Amino acid sequence: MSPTEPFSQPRREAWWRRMSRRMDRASLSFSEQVRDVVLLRRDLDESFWDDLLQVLVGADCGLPVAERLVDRLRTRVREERMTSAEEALRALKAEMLAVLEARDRRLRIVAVPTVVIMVGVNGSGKTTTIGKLAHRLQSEGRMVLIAAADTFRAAAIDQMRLWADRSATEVIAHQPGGDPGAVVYDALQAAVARGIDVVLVDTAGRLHTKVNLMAELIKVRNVARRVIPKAPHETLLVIEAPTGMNAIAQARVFHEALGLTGIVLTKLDGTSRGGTVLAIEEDLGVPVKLVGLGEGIDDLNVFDPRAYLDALFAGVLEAPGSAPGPATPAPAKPGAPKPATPKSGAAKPGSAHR
Ligand SMILES: Nc1nc2c(ncn2[C@@H]2O[C@H](COP(=O)(O)OP(=O)(O)OP(=O)(O)O)[C@@H](O)[C@H]2O)c(=O)[nH]1
Ligand SMILES: [Mg+2]
Repeated sequence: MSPTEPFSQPRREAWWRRMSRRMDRASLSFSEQVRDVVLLRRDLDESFWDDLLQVLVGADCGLPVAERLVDRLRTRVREERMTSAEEALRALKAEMLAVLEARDRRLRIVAVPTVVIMVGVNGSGKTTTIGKLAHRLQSEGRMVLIAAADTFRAAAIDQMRLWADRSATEVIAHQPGGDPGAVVYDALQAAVARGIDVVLVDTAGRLHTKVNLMAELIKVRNVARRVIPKAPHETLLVIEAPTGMNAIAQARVFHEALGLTGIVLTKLDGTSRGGTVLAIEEDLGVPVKLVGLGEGIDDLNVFDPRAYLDALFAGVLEAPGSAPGPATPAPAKPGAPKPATPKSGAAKPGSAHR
């Protein structure tokens, strides 16, 4: 496998099925609305376009994206003389795919070591994502080191270690309350000395409104640059998909402070807001690179636009070439057991907001 393209074999077919299952809430919500509002209508008249716009806004695509999609679609429908809602819907999916496929989503794992800093608000999924990513990179044959630079929460280092143990990844940590910059400095020096491929830096959750905490992140980044001038090679903002459009304001602040190179969208398995990806990318111009679809160690993948749209449209349009494809997604099983994780998936009690 090329060293520059981790996750280069996403096994689309298998992943699509999985994504389709995991995104059942988004898919159900989207397809029900589309069916009720759009497909039941015969004519592609003004009210059809108004309703379609509303469905897209309701799915958290954001008004500017929704308007642009509908505008483009109207032109296409006129030019290609489409007459049925289903044709229009297929064209919509194709338009969305064109928008999503225009972005380069590859993780930049080029330098040795490559430094990846994970940032985001409290509880968004940074530590979990690092655990999953370490597992994935190690299983692709890369040597990974984790810098436990969340020194704010006493339990954070142990949580990171539990995840790291699952893929036998080494963790560099100091005492709780210590200087996160010092942890990163030590980790990067160790990484250079040992020829580590990727250093994953876990940071403390922080509200984007706390100026001093944002300054702390800038300091961590500057410390990293003292050891490796081109670091960090990736600064990934972890966003919970269920946050929807509210995530955009926080993302902007992180982007202005740090210059994000990518977004990790977590908890895509538990949201009806399927369009958030489009809205975030449009607003920030930063690609969604990874998605979290559950709490297990394998529940992380590259963001694959085609699989995502197939999942989103699963209830209304058959995915092309997906013979047994779930035209109707399997309903969620409320009592289904979850895979065991070091943190058992419960909402974090007393997770301190800084
Ligand atoms: N369903 C689901 N849960 C997730 C996903 N990613 C993370 N979680 C859960 O979200 C919770 C918070 O995850 P953490 O990784 O601790 O979040 P964090 O950003 O490190 O939190 P702080 O360190 O407090 O800022 C945990 O219960 C995770 O199991 C996901 O993709 N899907
Ligand atoms: Mg954490």
